[in-house]
Amino acid sequence: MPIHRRDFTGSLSALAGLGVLPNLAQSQESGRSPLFVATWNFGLPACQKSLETLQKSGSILDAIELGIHVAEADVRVDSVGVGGAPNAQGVVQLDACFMDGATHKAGSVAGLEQYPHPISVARRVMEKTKHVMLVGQGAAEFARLQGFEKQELLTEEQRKKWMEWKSKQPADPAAAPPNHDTIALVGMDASGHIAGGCSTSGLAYKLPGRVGDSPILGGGLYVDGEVGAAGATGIGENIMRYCGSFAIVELMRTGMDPTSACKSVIERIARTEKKPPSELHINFLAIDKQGRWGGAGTDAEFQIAVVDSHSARLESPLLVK
Ligand code: SD4
Repeated sequence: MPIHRRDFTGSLSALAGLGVLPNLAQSQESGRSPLFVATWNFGLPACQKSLETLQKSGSILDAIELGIHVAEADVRVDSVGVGGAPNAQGVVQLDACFMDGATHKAGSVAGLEQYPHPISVARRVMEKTKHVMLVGQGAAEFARLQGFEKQELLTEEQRKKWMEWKSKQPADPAAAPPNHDTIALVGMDASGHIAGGCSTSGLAYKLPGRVGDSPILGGGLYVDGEVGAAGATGIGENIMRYCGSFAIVELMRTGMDPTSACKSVIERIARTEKKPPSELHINFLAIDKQGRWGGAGTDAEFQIAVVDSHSARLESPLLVK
């Protein structure tokens, strides 16, 4: 049975050092330890895998990729990889991007069908091609040629939910938007090498071919080796029109701390949209080169996972009202 993010914490309670701290108003320092930060509570086992991978391989790029694999492979995470929500035609189309702060290289895939680890395909686009982004059939063909294994991504549970949704169309336009969760995971090793990745099945029941913010560099993720990294989750349309993650990194470049930068971008978006933040469903996290991390969001249930060599925990970032 899929576990929605709100129900996920219980299944994580066995993890050492897990704690949920209320309303984090300030960005926190982690010191000069490796640091991994990810969206939502399912980001916690992902970040732990990242730390473990870094300790074994010494590669921050492997750490980001294999950390995100954890969420992509978990059928209980109903918005990423296998078990992700399908589009309006019942097809799971995945989006992901990967970025290395040291080289400013990046790779991205959108609308990828039948491959369970879009983050790995995105990294391969970065490492094996002259391009940055591949979409749809071209992305799938590239994944095949690179030797990735195909897999059916639509679970029976998701198929049933989709059928139910379909039977109620046309939907009440005033109804709550479908669930929206994505993993954005950013990290830094002890030498200050920063990288990040973002992976999602996108908004449930999206129009076929719809691409959200998650695979868009500067939208759902941005990494700059001189400054830091930021990632996003929420309604992509409200993030990508403002280059949300890019805007956060640019504010941090001016010296702003991660939480203040996330908050400032949300406030800017709310001002321009002339809407209360609570109607936007946009949530951000960020780390900076000094080893500070932070986040802010408009959804009260938004959590971020923070893992360094001293602790692994969930935090409730600043709620922007
Ligand atoms: C999207 N931003 O496709 C993604 C969905 C999401 O948290 O984040 N959900 O718009």
